[in-house]
Amino acid sequence: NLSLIVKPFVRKEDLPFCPDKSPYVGGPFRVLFPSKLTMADVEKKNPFVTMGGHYKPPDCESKHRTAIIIPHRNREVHLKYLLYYLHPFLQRQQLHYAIYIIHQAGNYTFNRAKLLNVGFKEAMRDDDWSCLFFHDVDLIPEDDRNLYVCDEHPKHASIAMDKFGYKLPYNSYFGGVSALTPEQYMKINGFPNNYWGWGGEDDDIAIRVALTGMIITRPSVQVGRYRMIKHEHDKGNEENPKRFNLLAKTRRTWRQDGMNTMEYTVLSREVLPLYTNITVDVGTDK
Ligand code: UD2
Ligand code: MN
Repeated sequence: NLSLIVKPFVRKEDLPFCPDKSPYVGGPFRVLFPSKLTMADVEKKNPFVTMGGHYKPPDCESKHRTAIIIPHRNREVHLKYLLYYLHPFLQRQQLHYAIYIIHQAGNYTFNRAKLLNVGFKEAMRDDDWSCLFFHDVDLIPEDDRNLYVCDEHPKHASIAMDKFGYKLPYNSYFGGVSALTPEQYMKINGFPNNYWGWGGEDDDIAIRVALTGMIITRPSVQVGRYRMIKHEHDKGNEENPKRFNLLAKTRRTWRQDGMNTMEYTVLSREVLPLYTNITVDVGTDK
């Protein structure tokens, strides 16, 4: 019987689109940090995630292809909790997604925005993503209705965080978790490469968005809620004293600093059970 043989191969094409509203999306959920949780536990709880941290709904074709880009160094405990919550959260939204960790090699001053540029490039090399989520490793969403899909304009998702009393700290704030389509990302020439250390890079991105005639969209404060895992300032990510000078010049520099000028070296690409780990040499501030 030929149909028996052919069926498994045609099944994929036959899948209907997923519904506009996933039936698995609930509302708020409680975020706790169980101290005994291990990465092996997280793997066991996510049997449908395939190597490299990829997932597609088994029974329908998602309309959304979202890549999660996470800048990282020396925050393994945060990463474990983030994956523990994020994988099931994204699956409940019936997304086609993958998680990329962009790990800065060495001990030189951290560069969050440049790592995100690297993540964009490396993720787009992997698949035809329709939306990219740029995501701090220590931020856990607390509501299912915070959909990890892109909007017509760049989106700021982490609008209400516990560390700011669940309020936006200031109007143009763009830090934490943000989402852009590849077209929106290229329109602003990506993110700046020259912010070394803590601070400023998120405001630079917000300026780029405004300069290119776009606006920032946001979920409601009920939905865009996050817990930030408590932490100290990291060694190697000291406050960047140059950030005010840089921000004053963004209007003149954004076209000469971004995706079109980025240089980096990928040192390794590890396809792990829950994520793809890309270790990169982003250079130094000369
Ligand atoms: C705020 C913003 C963040 C960024 C930063 C200024 C929030 C919730 N987030 O974060 O988006 O704009 O200010 O640069 O307000 N990281 C590492 N290892 C390091 C240092 C940083 O993995 O050694 C990564 C990690 O993903 C972390 C992110 O960079 O979540 C931001 O660094 P942070 O958490 O130390 O800074 P924070 O919480 O003030
Ligand atoms: Mn943080």
